[in-house]
Amino acid sequence: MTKNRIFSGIQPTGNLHLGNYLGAIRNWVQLQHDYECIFCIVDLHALTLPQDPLQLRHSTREVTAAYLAAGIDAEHCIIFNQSMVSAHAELAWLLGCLTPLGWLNRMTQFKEKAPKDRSNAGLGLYAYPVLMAADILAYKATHVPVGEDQKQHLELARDIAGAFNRRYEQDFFPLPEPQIFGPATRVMSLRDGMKKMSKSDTSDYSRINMTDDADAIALKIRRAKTDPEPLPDTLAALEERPEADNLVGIYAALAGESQEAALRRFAGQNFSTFKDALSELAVEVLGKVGGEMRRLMADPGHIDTVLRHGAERAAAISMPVLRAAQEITGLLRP
Ligand code: AQP
Repeated sequence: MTKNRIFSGIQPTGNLHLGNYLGAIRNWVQLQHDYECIFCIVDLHALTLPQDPLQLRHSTREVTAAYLAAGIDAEHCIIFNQSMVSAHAELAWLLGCLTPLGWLNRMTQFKEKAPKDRSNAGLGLYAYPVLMAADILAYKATHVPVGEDQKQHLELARDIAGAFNRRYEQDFFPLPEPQIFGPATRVMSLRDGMKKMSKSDTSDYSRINMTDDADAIALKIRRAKTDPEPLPDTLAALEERPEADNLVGIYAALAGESQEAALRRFAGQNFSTFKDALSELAVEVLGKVGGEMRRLMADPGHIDTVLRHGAERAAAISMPVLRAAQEITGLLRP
């Protein structure tokens, strides 16, 4: 088994945003030099909520383009879409048979995403964390970089790995470690500092998309919810103002500095000055990535080749793990 292998992914569910970039993709670009990395576009997870088929294919290519545009090297790392490798769904069944309902009932993401009338929620949405465990364990990944929002699912993946190892009395799956980095582990909506920035938010002004141009970025930051007070000079005072805290956190993450250092620059200044500086920085960082994404999206054939090649390499790792798990489980493969 490889000592340090990373698995992580993003759902192709619409507009990739600054949270996905700062909380996930940008960290992966750094990690690719130190780990064996597998980066997935988790299209089966996307199906846990209704998707338009054409849009799903488009988004799958767009997430791939984002990985490449941000600087993930497709020769060095493995980039592929989940549905191309059957080990994910097959292993999810084996693991689902070991997962008590009580564990799934604790998952807050299900509670947030399921309709009010729970009897109308899909089985897939409920079982999402089991598929996520399969994604990780099919590669015996040791590390999983995620944003704060995915931490609970990762803890469940560790529990499921432990349940398998105990049931069959062997140390088959390593327990994957979460990796949560930097000041942008939870980027919040620009319209509501208590809600995370999300692809599925219906308000366009709630998020900065990775493909937004300079004008759109500047407009959204100008319209971002703030309060009339100037920026405070202590972190404790900032924490009491969620929207201001979020914007300073975004600045810090974009600038690659601590929240404290970012606050020192702007303490006592009004929001219009701060927002101008934030826009300029966001355009500088995202502008390049967004432009490269648009260039890559103009050649879907190239993106599909990357994904096919990645899927072959992913299957070469995960199918033998699945076969071994089937063998341990007692499934006959005559
Ligand atoms: N707001 C965020 N701040 C920091 N990190 C974030 N991530 C997502 N939102 C933020 C990180 O991005 C990776 C991919 O997330 P995902 O696509 O699997 O699903 P999600 O967490 O449910 O993300 P979204 O954007 O909110 O999508 P929808 O609207 O489809 O649910 C993960 O590492 C996540 O932590």
